[in-house]
Amino acid sequence: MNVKNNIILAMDLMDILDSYEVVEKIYPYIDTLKIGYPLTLAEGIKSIKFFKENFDLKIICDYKVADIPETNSKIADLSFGAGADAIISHGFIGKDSVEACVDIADSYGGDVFLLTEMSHDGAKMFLQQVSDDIAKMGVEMGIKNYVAPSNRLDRLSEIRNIIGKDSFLISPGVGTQGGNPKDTLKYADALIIGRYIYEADYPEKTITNIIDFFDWLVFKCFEF
Ligand code: FNU
Repeated sequence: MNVKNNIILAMDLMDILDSYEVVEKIYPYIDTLKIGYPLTLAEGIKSIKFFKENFDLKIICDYKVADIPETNSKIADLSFGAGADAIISHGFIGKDSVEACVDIADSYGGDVFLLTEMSHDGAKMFLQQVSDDIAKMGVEMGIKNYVAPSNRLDRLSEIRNIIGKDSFLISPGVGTQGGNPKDTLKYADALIIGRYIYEADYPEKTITNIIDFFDWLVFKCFEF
């Protein structure tokens, strides 16, 4: 997947028109949008179609799919059927359940991003202990797209080592969760940024500052 300016907007506002307003402001700078449960549960799966019809955007569905294979197939089928270009699947669920997502994605020509480790503190309790193994499983399965945290660079770099330089790695936790755009891009191919942009008073200025500087220290000085 190519991501314009290496930035994926995480749209977790829960009102479709509020979301539209933000996307419209920064549309010249992005071509990839991530939507998850907040917007989908608030406004429905038609949110995917809404963005596809109004903008030329790739949509990643962040449903962190984590069920038995049969249920994962249904979730993936609904997502791709609604227009998604990619879905994020948890990795801890194991090979058969991830494979169910991959099979459906393949049938649509879509992508699966394998979630290895998460960015919140609680991820250290359980997930971190198996995240290397999740990444190794993904490599064995031939998966090319991964998710790993920007606010734990040691972990991000280790996941990059495991998945290899040719895999595509996207990284949440930039900005509000403390991750630094420039450092993150040493290991990741694209940044996932949500609140730092959609809650900004001037989202367009915020995103252009990120693009222009990609440097957290400078970036902070220009915070709006
Ligand atoms: P922002 N997200 C995350 N950490 O934050 N998908 C993960 O480990 C992960 C994610 C999502 O903090 C989160 O749900 F796997 O406002 C949200 O949609 O920049 C976005 O990434 C981060 O949002």
